[in-house]
Amino acid sequence: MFSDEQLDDLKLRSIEVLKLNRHKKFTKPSSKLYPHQWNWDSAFIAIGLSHIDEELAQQEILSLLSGQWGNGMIPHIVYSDSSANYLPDENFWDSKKIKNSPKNISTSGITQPPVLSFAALKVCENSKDKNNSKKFLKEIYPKLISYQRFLNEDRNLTGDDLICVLHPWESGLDNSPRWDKSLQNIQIKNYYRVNRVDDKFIPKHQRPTDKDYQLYFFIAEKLKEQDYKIKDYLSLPVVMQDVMFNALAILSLESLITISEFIEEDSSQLIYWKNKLSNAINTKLWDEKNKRFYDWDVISNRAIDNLTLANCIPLILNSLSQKQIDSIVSHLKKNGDFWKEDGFPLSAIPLSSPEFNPKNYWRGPVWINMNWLLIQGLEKHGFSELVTELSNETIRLVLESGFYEYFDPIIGEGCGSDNFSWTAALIIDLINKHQTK
Ligand code: 9WN
Repeated sequence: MFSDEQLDDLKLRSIEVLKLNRHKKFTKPSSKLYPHQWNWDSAFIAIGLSHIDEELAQQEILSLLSGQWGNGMIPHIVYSDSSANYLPDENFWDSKKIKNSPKNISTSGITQPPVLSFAALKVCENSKDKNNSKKFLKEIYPKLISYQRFLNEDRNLTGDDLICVLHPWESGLDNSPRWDKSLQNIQIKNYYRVNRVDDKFIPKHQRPTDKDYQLYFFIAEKLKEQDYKIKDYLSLPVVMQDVMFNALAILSLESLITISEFIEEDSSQLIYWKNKLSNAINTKLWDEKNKRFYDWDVISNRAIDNLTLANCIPLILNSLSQKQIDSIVSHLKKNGDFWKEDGFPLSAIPLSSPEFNPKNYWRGPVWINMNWLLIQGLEKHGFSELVTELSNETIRLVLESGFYEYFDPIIGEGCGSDNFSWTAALIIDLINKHQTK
């Protein structure tokens, strides 16, 4: 399908994108639109960097951890440059005022999907110097555990062991239709007008709406009123048991258990959290009748019925039944919900759903990190043909369209920011796999 020259060239160009976005000791998601450090972006970026330069990969992780709060929370944004043009800016969150937050650096007050521990394990697996990576893992291990504690305990708000997400930004899939019904009921009458800067860089029809932005700021204000430490979760505008977020937290626990064996640490607490969370996701978020995973809206106490690609992310877990695996895979195959025969896989929501919009952010386009996560899941469960097909199609898309943030799944056109870091980083990982086969 591709020549070696094509792949070598694409890899070199990916490395150039990461170099372009490098800033101090981390990599910006993109230099204009996202001029700070983001949580799950840096996890994906570290995986790509680990194939090129292990030290840079480790720095990426350490830089993100420098923003960690005393309660273990790793923020979704670590601000790096107060003159950068991004909203909300650091003054909005006012993080330095919060007890136990870092005082030398500004951060947001919310987190993002927990991919970091999995990334730390991948960086170590790709390392040529196992002594060095062991030393690195020993150094960061207590911080990763403290983050996990924050997720499994502080964010177990309802007491049923599932982790709660409190803001669409925390889900990483900001304007996904899975949030629509829950956001619909929020009253923001007379609320201030939000000035946005994102639409100065990207055409408005590819981004969230003004109403979405008002809601995002409003919800964040409500969290700030409680100093981001939740005393009364039922008073919050939105609380979601997000199945992708919870699956990634189990993946983190699986990764931490492997790390703990490697660095000879006791893993009993991790196993305890993992069993509890796995049990909860398999009971409350799995529906046996419809054979699929759901998200749960805690405020209205009901399952959210939108099927999105995020509901397939549990495929990344070890402990799934054959029935669960087969049902997820049936959605992912060509001519399934997310892949039209002559189009580009995988769209963020089903191509047939009423909300589908091929160019609007998390409401239709293909995202390379989602494809990459699902490729890991397919590989884990032995679907090698589909792994090859999806990996090739993902590489082809970037080869033909460029290093965009997301892509129209019908015509393949790049959307959002160009020179986007996780697109470049994960393409490096896919090319490496392709070349070592
Ligand atoms: C808000 C950086 C981030 C990603 C998110 C993506 C987008 C931010 C924004 O960009 O969100 O966090 O300003 O739109 O939705 O997944 O981490 O790339």
